[in-house]
Amino acid sequence: MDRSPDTKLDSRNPLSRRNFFTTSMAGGLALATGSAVAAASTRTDDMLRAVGVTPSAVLGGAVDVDKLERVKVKLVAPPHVHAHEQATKAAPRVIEFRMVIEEKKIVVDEESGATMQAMTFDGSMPGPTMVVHEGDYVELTLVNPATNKLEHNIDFHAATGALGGAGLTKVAPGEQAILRFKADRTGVFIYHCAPEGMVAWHVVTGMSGTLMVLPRDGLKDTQGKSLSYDKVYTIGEFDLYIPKDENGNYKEYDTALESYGDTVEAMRGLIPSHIVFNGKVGALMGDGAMTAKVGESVLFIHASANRDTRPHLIGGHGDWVWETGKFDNPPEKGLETWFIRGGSAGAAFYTFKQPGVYAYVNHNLIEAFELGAAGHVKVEGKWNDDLMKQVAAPGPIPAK
Ligand SMILES: [Cu+2]
Repeated sequence: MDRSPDTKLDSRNPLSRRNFFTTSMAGGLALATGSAVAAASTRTDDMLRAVGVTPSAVLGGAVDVDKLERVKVKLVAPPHVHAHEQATKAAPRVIEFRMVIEEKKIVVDEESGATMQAMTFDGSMPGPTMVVHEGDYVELTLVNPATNKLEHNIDFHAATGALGGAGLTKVAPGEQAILRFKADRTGVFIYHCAPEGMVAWHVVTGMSGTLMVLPRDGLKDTQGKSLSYDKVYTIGEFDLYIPKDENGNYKEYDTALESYGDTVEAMRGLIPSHIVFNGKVGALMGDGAMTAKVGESVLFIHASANRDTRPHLIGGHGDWVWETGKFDNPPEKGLETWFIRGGSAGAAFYTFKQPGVYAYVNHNLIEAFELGAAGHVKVEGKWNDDLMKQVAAPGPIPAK
């Protein structure tokens, strides 16, 4: 029988976090009875029919998940994304992922030497981007090795039920859990750690990432024309709150737990010490820069689990932008800057037309250039004079 505590709660009253926590703490995870599930789904079906929708069209009907094909995907560290089909002819599958939580000290800024006792999914900030197609099942094994000190879990914004999975994946050091959910809507979605009472701290200390659920027939523009990308990069923006000592120097800690009190105090001031892409000032510059060639189309996934941001590609644009990141909505065309709400991910599709080094920034320029939220895209190719030409190089102003 499925463990479905949320179904039981939903049948009593609208989802109540407090209620959920009380239930799960008092008696472990409640088991919904078969009849409770049936009653709940009959009610949902009636509601759908009342608005003229065939329930199976929305819910996909009953699927025997055990009979579906299974695919194991090996995740890769951002900004890269594991190989995937953009459009697929395959029937819905179970896509298996495995992530190991790693608590570790990282250098946030080489220049100032600021460090942080980070908590990470799979060792990277953000955690790896996972890609599936609508109707597939995401099956994640979440591992919390005994070498860690803290309990963690995972809340998938793409998932339905049980706090996005956080209620079913609480793993203490030395434990692992397996969560499966149906990817029933398309888009790029945040996932993040959400341990009771410590959610904000775990999120601003590294624990978030992105799941991309592609439409089975791939991305489309507003005319229904396929948009196929040559490359995809994933950018995770983090606001960090690294405590300083009385002399204004960044403090160092031996463990994440040791940093907790000072960090929460800094967090409550709501003034980040750093705002960075992918865990570190300059992570996406130099050897870490993103690359492309003139004529290539790149999909930039930009996620921010906590704070609002506004990506901008200096010298380029967003040809097609799903600002809210949800592919069932038409993309916006030809944007200069786009807005990513804290707690969401967006996606921008751009075909490069000129070579050069493009700065990809948060266009709150203080956050970009003073606090760290900037990266580079190095683009090779032939310059197009028609698009831009230096008619006269800088020189003295001629006398009249
Ligand atoms: Cu955590």
